[in-house]
Amino acid sequence: MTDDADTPPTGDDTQARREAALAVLRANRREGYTIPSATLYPFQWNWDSAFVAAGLASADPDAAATEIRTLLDAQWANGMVPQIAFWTDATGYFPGPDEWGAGSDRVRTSGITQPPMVVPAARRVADALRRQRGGSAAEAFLDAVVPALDAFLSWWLRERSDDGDVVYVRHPWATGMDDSPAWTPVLESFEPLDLPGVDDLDYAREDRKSESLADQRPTDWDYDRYVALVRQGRAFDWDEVRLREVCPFVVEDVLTNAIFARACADLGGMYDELDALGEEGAAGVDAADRWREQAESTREACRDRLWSPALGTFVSYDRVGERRLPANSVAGLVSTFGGLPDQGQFEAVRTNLSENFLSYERACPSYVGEGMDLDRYWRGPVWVNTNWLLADGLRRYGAADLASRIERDTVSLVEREGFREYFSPETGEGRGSDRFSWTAALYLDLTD
Ligand code: 2M8
Repeated sequence: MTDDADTPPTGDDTQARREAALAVLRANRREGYTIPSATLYPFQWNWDSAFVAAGLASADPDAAATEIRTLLDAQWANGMVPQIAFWTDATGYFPGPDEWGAGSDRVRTSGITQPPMVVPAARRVADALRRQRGGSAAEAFLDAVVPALDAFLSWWLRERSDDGDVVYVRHPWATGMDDSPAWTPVLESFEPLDLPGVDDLDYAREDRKSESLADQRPTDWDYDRYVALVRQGRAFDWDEVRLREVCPFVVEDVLTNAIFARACADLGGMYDELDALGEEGAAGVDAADRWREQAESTREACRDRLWSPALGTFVSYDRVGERRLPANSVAGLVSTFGGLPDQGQFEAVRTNLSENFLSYERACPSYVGEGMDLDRYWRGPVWVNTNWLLADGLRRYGAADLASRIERDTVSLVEREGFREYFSPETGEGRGSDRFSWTAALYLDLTD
């Protein structure tokens, strides 16, 4: 085994590449968590840590368990698990902790969240611990994390849902697919300096570290709106009741809802597991049933509100403008991960995937349609995390052939280009940051 994070991940030997992936993760590891990338993202990110834990679960279940426990240490008193936890005072990222003005009593954080991927990730980690370390290790982990995961999903329902079924976010960064063309109509609906609470738009971007990155990252027009939404949130003390009156971004994001539905079902599964291990008794059985029912009612509400017959996919919903946001993005296909499509909808999703996404050389572009940009961030490039979610979802629906195609393409992109942040769906070239943590971690899972 090597400690050299520069070990080239290309070559013929899967074992050597797996060791290179582990070396990337070791190099990006800090005290109990893994930063997404040393060049671009020097703090703990919420769903990045979840993907790291999910990918690492079999290879190193103890490190995966620690990753999740550290993330949950940043949880707010109201249950929200923040998008970023600023455990150190690293520099080189904007917006940093002062700009957000938020946090728990333990750590300064951003003021928004990200999709609750930590729940499905925790379930995978518990399974791996049970297989490799025995029932008591799994039980100790579940005991430690289940109350926090329950509080997180309860927070979504209490503070980020109008109907108790479909959840909403209030910033493009909370979706994880920050720069998706789906958000453009909402971002066009306001002028940053007109937002209540926003007095100025002076700031310096830190994300365009090179000329090529400058072309791949979001435009200044987008960034002005991202920053204005942060400044408004801070001006209103991140208080949902007050923000609800003034914030123009209230979006029921399909990806977040797919992951939320899966998270509810997986939390139910974890209560079952605790019950089987003799821990929870009748209370655990009730909680298991309650979360499974929640998963089902979220799915049903999404089938109704987020389905676009015209596109043959699920889309997001703008609650302020009261309209669907018709974008054909990989998020709509990842609806399968949460079990959102009914059988008829799944047939349409499968056709959409085959006709519009698999026509590219490398599956699966993050977005197709007007405004697609093969190189720009979430506007076209292939991402390993969404491919991994999609392959899982396709298998749930019995589409093993399509899942294998997505997995094969993903592995071959990484083997050709290294652990890049994203890839061109046309040429396969690696883009964004190098030595990107979730790419390395999910490669481990895909080659297990
Ligand atoms: C990207 O987002 C951050 C803000 O959260 C950024 O661009 O500054 C996204 O790809 C997001 O999904 C990811 O969690 C984050 C860290 O990898 O980077």
